[in-house]
Amino acid sequence: MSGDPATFATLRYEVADAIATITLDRPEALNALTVPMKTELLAALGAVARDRTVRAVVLTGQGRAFCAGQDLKERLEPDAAPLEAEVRERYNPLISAMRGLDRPIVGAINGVAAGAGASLAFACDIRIAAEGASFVLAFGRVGLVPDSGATWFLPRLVGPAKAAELALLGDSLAAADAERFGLVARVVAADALAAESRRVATRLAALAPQAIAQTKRALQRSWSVDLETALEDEAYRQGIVGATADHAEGLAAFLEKRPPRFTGE
Ligand code: T3D
Repeated sequence: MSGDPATFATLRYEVADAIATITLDRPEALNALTVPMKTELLAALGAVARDRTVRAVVLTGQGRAFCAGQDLKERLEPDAAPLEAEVRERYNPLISAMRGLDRPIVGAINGVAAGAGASLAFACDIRIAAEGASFVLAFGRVGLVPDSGATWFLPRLVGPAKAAELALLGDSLAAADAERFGLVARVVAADALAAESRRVATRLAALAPQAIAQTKRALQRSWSVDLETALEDEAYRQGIVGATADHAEGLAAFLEKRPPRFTGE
């Protein structure tokens, strides 16, 4: 298995109009995560990181599921890695890569997102769900704890009380309820999901890349610091983006009453 997107077998990686679309592609197993898929997903995120023409990412699933989490059949294979090692060495790097990526990720949640599949959805910057999509913290059903960041993201996204209920009981949360709890930005008809996700990614791709990257980092950092530190962090980042050509272009475009043309400089 190589890290070349052209050779991926478990997902599709397509770049067009400054948007990279990553489609988990094992629909017969509801896009459950195998070692090859985790390896290829990490490689796909690496490909985005290297390709400065990509300004936004869409992550979605092929077929009726977004992702059913760890492939439980693979886990039963005799040579399966010990759980702790699998989480440390294959799941955690995926979540770190998604959060560390300086481009925004739009999760196009086309169907059920279960176990670590839900965690992947939580690690996206913006989630848009199809009407039939759902989130299931299925870990407990197989005697495991929520992983891949689920215990970190969920309380921050929906609040501690709902997070505890979802994580402990493992009940399915329908898309409409996910929207009500703030877990997804919006819910759209299934046949509108791809276009709507692309529309959001296109808007993100047209914004100033450095400002978008710094905004993503600042929002992430705000979750673990006090207000004084966040204020200082904002001032620091404003200093960085304030010196960019894109900031000057934004000001000029405002004064000239025209749309800005951001280059990333
Ligand atoms: O390495 C480690 O183990 C550590 C990391 C763990 C992280 C985790 O993700 S643990 C949690 C793993 N995921 C699950 O427990 C979810 C298991 N799946 C389900 O609960 C259900 O399939 C769903 C709620 C996602 C969807 O239900 P439904 O009724 O719509 O579909 P289904 O009939 O259950 O599944 C359809 C097919 O997909 C079926 O295959 P078959 O029988 O038609 O050949 C089913 O076996 C397969 N499938 C679904 N989920 C998985 C899976 N195959 C392998 N692994 C799966 N996770």
